[in-house]
Amino acid sequence: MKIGIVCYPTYGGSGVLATELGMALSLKGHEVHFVTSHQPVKLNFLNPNLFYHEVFMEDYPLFHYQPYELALSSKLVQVVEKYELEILHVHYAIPHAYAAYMAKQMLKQKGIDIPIVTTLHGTDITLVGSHPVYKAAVEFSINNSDMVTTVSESLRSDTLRLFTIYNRIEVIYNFIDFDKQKDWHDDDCLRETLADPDEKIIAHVSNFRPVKRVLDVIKTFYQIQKKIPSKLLMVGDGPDREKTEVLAKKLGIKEKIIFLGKSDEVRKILCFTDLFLLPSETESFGLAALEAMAARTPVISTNTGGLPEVNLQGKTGYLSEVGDIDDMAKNAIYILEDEKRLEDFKDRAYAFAQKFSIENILPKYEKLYELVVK
Ligand code: GMT
Repeated sequence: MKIGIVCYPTYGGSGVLATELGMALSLKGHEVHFVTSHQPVKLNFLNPNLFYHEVFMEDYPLFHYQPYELALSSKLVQVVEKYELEILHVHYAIPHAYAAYMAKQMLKQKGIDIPIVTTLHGTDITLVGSHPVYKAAVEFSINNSDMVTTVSESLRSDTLRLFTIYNRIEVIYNFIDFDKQKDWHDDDCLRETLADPDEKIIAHVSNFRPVKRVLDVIKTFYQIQKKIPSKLLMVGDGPDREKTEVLAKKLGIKEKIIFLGKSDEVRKILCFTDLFLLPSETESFGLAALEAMAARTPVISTNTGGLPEVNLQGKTGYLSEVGDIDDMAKNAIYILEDEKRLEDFKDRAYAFAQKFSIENILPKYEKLYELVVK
């Protein structure tokens, strides 16, 4: 099949997922065309079935904001026509679903009928999409997609609650490619470079936006390190990073926290991590939690959004109310204080992550494509 993929190419769950999906589809013989503003960070061109088309913008003194949707929909028209694409799969509703709808209408006038699959990822519904500024356009694009998917049951319910939807919504969970994990060997795991042998390693990975509640990571770790000798790895960057460093300093634990910034080596970091912290305000799925579990790391998270579908209470980790630092710290200490218990949690986290293996999820997208192309 010839598939066009539209996504945000920078760091962030939806872009990572879309890129991994496109690469996996291309390895299965599909011809995949990425149409994005920049080259997706994780795109690996070692496959002849992969193509990348950059959406160029043309500045003009009259424009206060450059009209990206217009440039994207025009580019989509060109690419669909030139490469005879059979389907467009857009990730993150704003503005991708809207631009794809416009492209579809333009192509209709040329006698081409291209189906559109829209995958909703989270904040495009919960935080940004339902805001009155965007709501009408988002609702319209969802209802006018040929197929809509969400990455969790929870996001499906949120979409139905926040918008008037008359289109069917399928849930297709995010996935993890375990084959890529096999490249990692214990010898690569240079744990001793970061912590003493008696210390546990705790990690958090995110884009440090307010929704991630990174200050709760520091506050939770503050309580943990009082009971368990440990180090905290903070991976990623974003608007709240400075605040976390200030708080860590204020609490006198800065030397126990390593800020690694944005990293392409998250798997390498996770291989020596004992526990993952994800205290988000809202999280439609929590791909970061799944990545941790796939690396045998139990998760302490909040119980918001789709997290209970990924992290199982008392099995793969624990879930607390948003902002309940005491509970998150108590649960983390409970897991870390007993070696056998920690190993059991690690085993169960890894086992449950298999449910989301790419082998289980990819065929669901392929089936969906076949359905809409027919
Ligand atoms: O919140 C992020 O890290 C980025 C954001 C995105 O769309 O790029 O992530 C959302 O999509 C991810 C992939 O489907 C989900 O795993 C995240 O839970 C979701 N983030 C939120 O709902 C806050």
